[in-house]
Amino acid sequence: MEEAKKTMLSGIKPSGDLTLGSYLGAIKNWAARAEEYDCYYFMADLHAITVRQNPADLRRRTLEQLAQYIACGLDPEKNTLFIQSHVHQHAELGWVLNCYAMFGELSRMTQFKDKSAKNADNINGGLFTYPCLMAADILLYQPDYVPVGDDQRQHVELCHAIARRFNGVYGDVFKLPEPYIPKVGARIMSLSDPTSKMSKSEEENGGTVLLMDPPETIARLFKRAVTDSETFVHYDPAQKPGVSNLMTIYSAVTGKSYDEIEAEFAGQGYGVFKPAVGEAVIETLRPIREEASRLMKDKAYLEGVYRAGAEKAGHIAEKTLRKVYKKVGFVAR
Ligand code: ATP
Ligand code: LTN
Repeated sequence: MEEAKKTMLSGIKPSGDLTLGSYLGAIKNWAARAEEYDCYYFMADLHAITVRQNPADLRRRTLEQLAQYIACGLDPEKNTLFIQSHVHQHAELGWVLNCYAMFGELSRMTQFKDKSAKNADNINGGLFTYPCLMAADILLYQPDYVPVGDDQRQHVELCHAIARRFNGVYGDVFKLPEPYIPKVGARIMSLSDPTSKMSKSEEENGGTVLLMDPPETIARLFKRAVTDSETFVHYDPAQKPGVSNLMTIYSAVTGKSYDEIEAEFAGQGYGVFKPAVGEAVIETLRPIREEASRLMKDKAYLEGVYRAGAEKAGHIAEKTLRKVYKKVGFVAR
C-alpha cells in the first residue's frame, strides 16, 4: 500500500519584495521537496499588517509573491498556493490559540523585540500575538515539517509549546510540527552589514538583493559588498563575516563546499571573488525573474491559482477547526 505523503507548510508576509535571503533560507527548500510532500504555501497578508502597510502596495505584492512562488518552481498543480486572508479559519483558530499562549512566552520572542524596537510608534497587539496566528497557520494543516529560515525557529518552537499545551488538556488534537531549516543558507546576512540579517524591510541600505533585481543591480550590490582588510577567501564567520556570508551565498547557489570555494579562489583577491558570487546569483535568479514577470501579466491565471488554493486549503482547515471548537466546548452550529 502506498504510504500517505508527509505534509509541508510555510508562508511569507507580503510586507516587502522577496529577497535572496528568503529564497535561499526558505523557498528553495519548498521547491526542492514539492514532489515528495503534500505542500501548502501561502502569502501571509494577515501577518503583514502587524506593521503598517500601504493598501495598494500590499495588494500588488501579494499577487507578485504568488507569481514569484510559482516562478521559483512551485507548480500550482502539485502545491496548494493560497492567500492567508482567504481562508478565514486562520484568524479563527488564531483567536483560540491566543488563549493558550502565555504572556511571558510571547514577550520572549526575538522578532517581537526587534520589530517593537523598529516600530516604536506602533507596538500593536497583533505584533505581540503574531506567533499565535502563525501557530494556527501551521496547526490547521497538521504538517510534519515547516520549512523556514533560522530566524523563524523560535516561532515554530512556540507553536510546538502551544500545541503540546492544548493536547495536554484535550487529548491528541494537534500533530507536533518540526522546523525544516537548510544546512547552508539558513541565515543570509546583509551585504552592507554582515552582522545583521538580510531583510526585505531594510532594502534601502544596499545590503539586500531582491529576487526581481535586474542583473546590473545585483552585480553592483556584490561589487560593493562589505568584506575585510585581508585579501584571501576563507570561511571564518567570527573574524571574516562578510567574506563568509558571500561564501555561504556562493555555496548555496552552486552546491560547492567551503573547501572547494577556498581552492577555487586561492591566490585571487576579493576583486575576482565578489563579482564571481554576483554572477552566480544573477544566473540563479534570471529564470525566476523572467518567469515571474511573465506570470504577473496574466492576472486571470493567478486568480485561478489562488482561488483553487483557498478552496482546497479551506476544506482541510475547516476539519481541524471543527474538531478544536468541539474540544473546547463550543455548541455546534
Ligand atoms: P521582514 O523584514 O518584513 O521581517 P524578512 O525579509 O525577514 O521580512 P520574512 O518574510 O520574515 O522575511 O521571511 C520569509 C522566509 O524567509 C522565512 O522563512 C525566513 O526565515 C526566511 N528568511 C528571511 N530572511 C532570511 C535570510 N536573510 N536568510 C535566510 N532565510 C531568511
Ligand atoms: N512568521 C513568518 C511568516 C509566517 C509563517 C507562517 C512561516 C507566517 N505564518 C506559518 C511558516 C509557517 C515570517 O516572518 N517569515
